[in-house]
Amino acid sequence: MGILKDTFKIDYVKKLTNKSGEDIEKTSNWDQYNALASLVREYLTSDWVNTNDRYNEKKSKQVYYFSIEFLTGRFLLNNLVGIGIKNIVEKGLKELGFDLEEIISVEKDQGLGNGGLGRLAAGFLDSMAALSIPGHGCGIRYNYGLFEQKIIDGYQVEFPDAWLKDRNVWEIKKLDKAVEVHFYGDVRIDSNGKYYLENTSPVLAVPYDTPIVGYKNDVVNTLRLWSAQVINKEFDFSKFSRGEYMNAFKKKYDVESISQVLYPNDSYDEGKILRLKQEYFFVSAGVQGIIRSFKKMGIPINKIYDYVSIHINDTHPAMAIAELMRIFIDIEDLSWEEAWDITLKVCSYTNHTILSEALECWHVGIFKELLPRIFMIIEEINRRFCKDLFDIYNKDQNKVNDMAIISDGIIRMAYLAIVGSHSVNGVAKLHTEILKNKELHDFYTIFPAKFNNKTNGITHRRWLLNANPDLSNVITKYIGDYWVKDALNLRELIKYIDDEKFQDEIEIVKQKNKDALADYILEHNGIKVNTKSIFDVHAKRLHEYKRQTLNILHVMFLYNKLLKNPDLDFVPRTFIFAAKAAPSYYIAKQTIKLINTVGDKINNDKRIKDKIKVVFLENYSVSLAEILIPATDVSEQISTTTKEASGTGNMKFMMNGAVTIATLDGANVEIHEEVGTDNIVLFGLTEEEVYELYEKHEYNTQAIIDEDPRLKEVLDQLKNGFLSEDKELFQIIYDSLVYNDEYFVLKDFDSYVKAHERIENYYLDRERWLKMCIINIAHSGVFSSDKTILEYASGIWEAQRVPK
Ligand code: F58
Repeated sequence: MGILKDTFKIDYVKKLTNKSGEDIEKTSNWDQYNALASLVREYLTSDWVNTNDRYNEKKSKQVYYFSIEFLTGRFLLNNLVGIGIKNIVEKGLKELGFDLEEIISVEKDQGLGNGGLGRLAAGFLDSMAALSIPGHGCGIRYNYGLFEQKIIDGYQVEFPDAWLKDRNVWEIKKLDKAVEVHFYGDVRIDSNGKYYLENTSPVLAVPYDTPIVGYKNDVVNTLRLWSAQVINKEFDFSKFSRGEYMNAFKKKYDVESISQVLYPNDSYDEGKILRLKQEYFFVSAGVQGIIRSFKKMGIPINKIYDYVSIHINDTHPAMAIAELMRIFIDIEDLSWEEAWDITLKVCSYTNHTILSEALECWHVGIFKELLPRIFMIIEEINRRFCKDLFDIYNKDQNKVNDMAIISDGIIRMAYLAIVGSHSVNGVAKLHTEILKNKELHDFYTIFPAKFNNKTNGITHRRWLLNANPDLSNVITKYIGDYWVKDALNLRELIKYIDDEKFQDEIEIVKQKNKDALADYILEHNGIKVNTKSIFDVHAKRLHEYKRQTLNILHVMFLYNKLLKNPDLDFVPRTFIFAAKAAPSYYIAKQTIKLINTVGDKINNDKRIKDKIKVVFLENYSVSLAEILIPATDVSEQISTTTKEASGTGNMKFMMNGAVTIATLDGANVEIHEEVGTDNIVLFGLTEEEVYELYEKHEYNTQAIIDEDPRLKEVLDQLKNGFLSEDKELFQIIYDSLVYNDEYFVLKDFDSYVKAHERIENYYLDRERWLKMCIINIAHSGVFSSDKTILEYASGIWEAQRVPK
């Protein structure tokens, strides 16, 4: 949209005065943010309405991305840039005496996700809007997002993330679009043989819509998040009158608990009935809402697949398959066969992990009680599927049991998702190959056409254009701004790889970002870091397979080396960690304590003359990533090969000119293909070697330790009082490495040390380093989520772009 600066200034002053009830000079930062965000929401509303009208008029196919997590972060900057008024607003505010950057920083992150999966969902919404694809999100409006992490005495302590405390300016509550979701009850059959439920506990699902703004294309899609409310009776007045205050509100609390808190876990929460409620809650509400708006078009329900695609992001929304079947059969009177045929065409599923602990399963007992009709439908899907398997596998009952959706009293949600979808995709080439050839090989054998790869991506608008404005300006100065519309154009930068001026400018920008991060570290951690040191960053969820332990052991080794020889010629390093651990994941939390303990020791040891610093940044979030990533020299992507499905942090760092130290895991494989061996620092076991180690059962950690005194020394230091008087403190980490090194930390240690030596050498050669950075930026365009989304749209959803 276009707006004149003076018009904006008038609008803003009026809004700020109205909202705050104060003279503008007396307003708080929050008032200023509230007024600006409200104004931007108003500005974009006509595009939002028009976009929906256009989709309706054209009867365009709509994609609904169902996800239990959307980790969107802040909206204000994105929306200002998206509607094309950032510069005008920035200037106007300045003239009024306000600073846009300051105002932007007031917004609370919408942190409704744990990590990569939730962030991917948010990025996909951004890309769908930018590409004019009619695609919307469907999820849960948690009152509390992922916990706020504080580091106290080196330990992670969790606090509630009350992100809704000060009004959420972006959302609109749509009470008229509320639907009922039914739990429990008895399944009955009427005289026509139709199933229905009686005696259920209904819950009201109320949608809140958030605009998802495209990029200068007048498109605004919708993220619809559902909130749980009691139906009718808010509380029991008679109980209240009798003084039973807690009891009077019990029902309200029980119902509202469904959308109260995001589960802070990165594997599935076994047996948690509330989680199962959350899943059915948003799936049922979402599916009902979709069918209701579809029916308004007056098209027969058995043609719905031409107009609607439902994407199942991991298994949490897999019940969408059964819910569609329920509605088609019980309400719309379709036959089982017809309903099944349509459901398959509508649904598609993405797998995000091969970790067995993350593969969602439910006990039949609790499932059946909570969702009796849905259970019946899954049972019937399973019965029919098993019958087919029985024929395919010549009555081999073991094979049938292996692949059954329900087996041994357990429902396997991934199998339901595969059987009930027309497409099953992995999130990076290697991951998809592992699914096809190993983890889901049996399913691949019978449904080869369903399996496909869609390598993840990131939105280059948030992660480069907005998070790193100085780098963006340099890029645009050399190659124009075509890269913003199509990130593949970043390749043009290669032309300037030998241009010294360009190299200088890249270096200056990186230094500026590093200086800013150093300020942040000083302010938040009280640590003064050397801004000329290598900023080596390991930022992601804390998990054993992501191997933060390998990193910190290597830091300890470098420290030992310096203690032995303080005058060693050594490129100074700042090792920066940022990671949240699941609150119940003890060893992960001890790893945070270990990193902080090592940090305290090293940072305060005068003998090593500040050559190493270790920093743990608390509360890793989208906003912190936006500061951290542009300032990174070395990106740590060091998961045990085969374990990281894709990774997306790896792509963000690359796009901001960091050099990756990596195992050949997940999308690192494709980053390697893009930049070539000279521009990524690889180490560690290959896929084949990992599988061989698992299969042969010959992995001997003691032999590795015996052969490597450096490793022996750091392992001993975990428990000999070197780090802490409490010698037991890190025993669990020691034991996991020495006696049960499931993630091959010790095996990869030597190769990791050597990889870091190579990094040091490359960094010393300034020109070589800058060329590596440039090559990484230039080749990062293939990892734009725009490319990924276009592949989903054509290969899975058959959705068209609907530009204005
Ligand atoms: C992540 N999974 C993968 N799960 O680990 C990562 O490799 C991939 O890049 C990313 O998905 C996107 O495809 C992930 O983040 C979760 O956080 C789940 C949350 C809910 C419970 C199960 C894990």
